[in-house]
Amino acid sequence: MIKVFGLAKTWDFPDASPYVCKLVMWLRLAGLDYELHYVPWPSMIERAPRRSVPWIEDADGEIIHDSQRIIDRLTVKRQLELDAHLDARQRAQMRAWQRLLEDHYYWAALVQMRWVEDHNWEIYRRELAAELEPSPEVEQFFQEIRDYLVGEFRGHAVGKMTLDEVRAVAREDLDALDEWLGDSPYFMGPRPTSIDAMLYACLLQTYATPCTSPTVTYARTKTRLEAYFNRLHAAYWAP
Ligand SMILES: N[C@@H](CCC(=O)N[C@@H](CS)C(=O)NCC(=O)O)C(=O)O
Repeated sequence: MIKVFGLAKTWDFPDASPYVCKLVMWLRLAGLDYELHYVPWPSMIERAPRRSVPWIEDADGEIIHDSQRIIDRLTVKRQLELDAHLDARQRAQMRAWQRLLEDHYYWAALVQMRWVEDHNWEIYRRELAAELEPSPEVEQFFQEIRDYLVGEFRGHAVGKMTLDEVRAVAREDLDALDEWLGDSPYFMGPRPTSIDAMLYACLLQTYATPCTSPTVTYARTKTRLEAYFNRLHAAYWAP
């Protein structure tokens, strides 16, 4: 059995981290069994091989960190066929979409919304702290995490833009994703591939939180993307 290490369950998601949601969705797409173990802050920072989630311990004891390295390694190790029908050009396209989702949309839409915007941070913080007894220490702890994440956001190119600019580039990402998807059942065509995992995770964290923002409102106008998300959700996460 593959042990996946994440941070914490929030709302109805497998994990607060989109990268953990991506990995567990990919494991489902690939048909691999897994167990999800939560290692909340601050112990995550001490235990995680690269101070971030997810990481895994494979059945043979191999430890692998970073969602994409895990996927690439397991694909080779288990000789998985999920992406086998794609040609080299399609694989290159998939890599570019992965980078857009992880290195751009994640910051411009998800981090901006829940860590930077005060009213959404309040909702997110309450969810993250749901299991904890309220205390000044807990408050201080979450304030420190927020300061850290907002610092990371400001260090990213997107975090140096004005709020209007950040929202504009998030809308551009959604436009591009929606245009590429078109009316296809999956992002790369008629069959699921690895990229559906990260797109699913990003849309999950866009459409399915109680957070409100102009980016979410705009995402709701992308009815093909939302229908795609609902299809995947029903197919892979229905009880
Ligand atoms: N490239 C990494 C990114 C993982 C990542 O940024 N995880 C976040 C949670 S969403 C994290 O653990 N952050 C902790 C930190 O930055 O210290 C992956 O795909 O696994």
